[in-house]
Amino acid sequence: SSVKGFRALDVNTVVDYLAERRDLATRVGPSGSHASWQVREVGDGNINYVYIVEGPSGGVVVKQGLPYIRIAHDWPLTQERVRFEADALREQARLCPEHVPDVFHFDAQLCLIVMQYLPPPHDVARRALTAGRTFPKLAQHMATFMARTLFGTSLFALDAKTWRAQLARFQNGQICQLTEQVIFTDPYYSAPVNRHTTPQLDSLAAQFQADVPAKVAATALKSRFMERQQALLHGDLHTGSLMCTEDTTYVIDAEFAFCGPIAFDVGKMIANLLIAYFASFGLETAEQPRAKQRQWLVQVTADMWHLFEREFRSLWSAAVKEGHGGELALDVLFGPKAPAGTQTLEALQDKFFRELLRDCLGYAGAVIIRRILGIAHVIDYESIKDVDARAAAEKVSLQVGRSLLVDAPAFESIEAVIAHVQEVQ
Ligand code: ADP
Ligand code: SR1
Ligand code: MG
Ligand code: MG
Ligand code: MG
Repeated sequence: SSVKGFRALDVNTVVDYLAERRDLATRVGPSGSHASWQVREVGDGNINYVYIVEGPSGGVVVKQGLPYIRIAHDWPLTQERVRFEADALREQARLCPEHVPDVFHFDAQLCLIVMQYLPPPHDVARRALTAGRTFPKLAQHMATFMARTLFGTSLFALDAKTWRAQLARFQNGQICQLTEQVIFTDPYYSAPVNRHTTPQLDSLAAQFQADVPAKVAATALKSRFMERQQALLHGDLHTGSLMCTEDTTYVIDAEFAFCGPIAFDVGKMIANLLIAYFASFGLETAEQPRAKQRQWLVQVTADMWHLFEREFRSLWSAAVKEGHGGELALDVLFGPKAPAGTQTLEALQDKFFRELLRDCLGYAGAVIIRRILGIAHVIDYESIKDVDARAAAEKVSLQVGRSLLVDAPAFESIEAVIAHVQEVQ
């Protein structure tokens, strides 16, 4: 059931809603101009409705959450997700303003957010990658976004009391339950919502349902997802949640935010870049070959990881050395004046990133698999018109996804992953 007093807006009522609120209306146009405003519903995600409203003074975006999901109206979903999104966007904007849209307004009754409009040439990264594009600053921008938001909400930056308050504030249980189901459970049994390219992938889908090591690995990742409250995650950090130009990158769609394992956000990003890589084989044509884009996609995956590690490590070291670290970065234990402090810090960091890469790769494997065998598919593969070519790209993806899922510790570096990807495809 919906929130009390809730009503779903449409292209007409969204204008009235904004026109009645002076501080919002003036972003779009002067008083009395609203009859001339242009509105379109542009939601292309799985869950919500998104309106762009433009007028003589500019544009805003209105995102509204209904009591069910957009792609399956018989699937109820808490509208509280909209508050989690507003709170998470504000927190991410505090830590990394250049990569997060501003939230202008949150309405708890109508379950909507009014936020900064990211106009063309901004495009959704997944859409642009599917069209063959590249973004020269993506690796650096995503490394910065992840390092600042994940470090800044972890116990390396926060004292225990603040961290516990954050945990209490982001209890996004129903949304987490959705992820637990669609990523870590459904692809490994005959869940009614699953679908795959048929008949080409029938036997592979059946194999996954009888794959003991894959089920064990997916369950271990699910356990960490549910139990490890390491930092405030974006929670749905894929290429469909990025809006980019050549020079800018914005991270949108934070409704899945919760306190979980850092590796889930980073692993999802890695997975989605690899998905674009695998799909490119099925999308290329004689007129538009994609070898250069593929080279960029693997480079960006490696660069993003290394830049992320560098930035996270430097935030951590600075916090310790300057004495403003959180509960797990105390200068009295790990600072330059503590006996063996600097050595201890470096050893801790080396261990942290070794384990983090392993967990990221496991999550990346699970995320690749879910996009082919689970409910929520992606345009990267779905845009491949020839069904056999699509199945071929999906089969290779499943092979690599499974290697990452069940054998993550075998990959000692991101370069080892890239070498494996290029060897298989
Ligand atoms: P969902 O939660 O349903 O996935 P998203 O937040 O991902 O919704 O938004 C769906 C689409 O709406 C995006 O893919 C993008 O095309 C558009 N959109 C969302 N936010 C903005 C924005 N701030 N500026 C411009 N377009 C946006
Ligand atoms: C019903 S699954 C919908 C999916 O879309 C969201 O963007 C998340 O990725 C979720 O898993
Ligand atoms: Mg989305
Ligand atoms: Mg900003
Ligand atoms: Mg969403």
